[in-house]
Amino acid sequence: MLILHDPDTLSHETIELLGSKVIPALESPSRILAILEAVSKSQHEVKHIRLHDSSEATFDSLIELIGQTHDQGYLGHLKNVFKQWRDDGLVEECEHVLPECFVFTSTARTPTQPPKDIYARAGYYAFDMSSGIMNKTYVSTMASANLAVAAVRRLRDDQVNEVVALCRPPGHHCNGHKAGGYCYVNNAALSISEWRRQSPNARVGILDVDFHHGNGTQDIFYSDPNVFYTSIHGADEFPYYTGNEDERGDGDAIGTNLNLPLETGSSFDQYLQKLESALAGLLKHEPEFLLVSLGFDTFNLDPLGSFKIHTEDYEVLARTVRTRLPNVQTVILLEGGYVVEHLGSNLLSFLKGWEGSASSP
Ligand code: SP5
Ligand code: ZN
Repeated sequence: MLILHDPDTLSHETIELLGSKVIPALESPSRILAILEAVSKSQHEVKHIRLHDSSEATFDSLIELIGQTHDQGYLGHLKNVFKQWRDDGLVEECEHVLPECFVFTSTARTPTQPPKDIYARAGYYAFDMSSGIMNKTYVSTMASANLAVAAVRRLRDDQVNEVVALCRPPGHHCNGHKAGGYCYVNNAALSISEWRRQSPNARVGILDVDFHHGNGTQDIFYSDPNVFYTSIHGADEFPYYTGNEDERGDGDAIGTNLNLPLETGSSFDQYLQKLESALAGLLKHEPEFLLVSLGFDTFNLDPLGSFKIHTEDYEVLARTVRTRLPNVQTVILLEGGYVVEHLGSNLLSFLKGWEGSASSP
């Protein structure tokens, strides 16, 4: 399997508020290093890509692509807020921008403009406190986004059926307007925008198997009848306000959003029952392109998850997906998963199941 990595994804390293404690974010560079270590000892091919070293035209086309699904004011904030805070003496070079006050509902007024105060703006462009911004956040976010685009280019150029992108930061909680849940740019949306440059009317499927509901991805495609989004996630878990079964899409797109919340503490057998429903929905949509948002926070030891899923189960999960959707060109993007010591073996297990299934270019 071809696996893409950009060393600049390792530069972002921030803090979060978890429970009542401010701690180093669980979403850390060591996650990717652990995966690289494991895959380097396998037969998989790891290709290093450097957005940093590419031409201005490549960077401009990436920005243009991100702009299709992300707000310009938000992107400007991501790029500039750290320096602005720094210039105003609000943070030291080694510190982090974290929100103070979030947008809240009010009967009197819904804000449509970011607050003038740059300190307050951090809360306008985020929905939680696990999306700190430090001096390298923008560099890593762009490198991560570029991997999602590069994966699609590889699918087309190399005539392969699947590519894995080791995206970091992850993307599925970002809706194009706000950062949250360690996500700053929606990488899945970028892969899909890139696919659509050549096939504008393509039918696309998204299978989100991170432990958390991909509220951002759901939001971006909620009214898009060509994109079928389905997610299996912990019921009543983060991000708390989305992921219910009654969120089914909007307008022409009703029926193209399928949420499958699963009780906390569920076993892999229970998980597989939900997976069957997800796959039935995807098959009915007949996608020509499949995007898998792959999170390993479904792992039984994960501090942010609560499913009873083990390393060998990821092989079955991948085989089940690939057997039901053989030959559909697929990009697999890394989302969450926080037990660093098990990430490598969990990914290898997944890849074994995927590659052992029917699939030919
Ligand atoms: C990409 C991704 O996996 N983001 C997840 C971010 C979750 N951050 C907030 C977690 C709050 C956890 N609260 C305790 C739940 C223990 N079951
Ligand atoms: Zn997650």
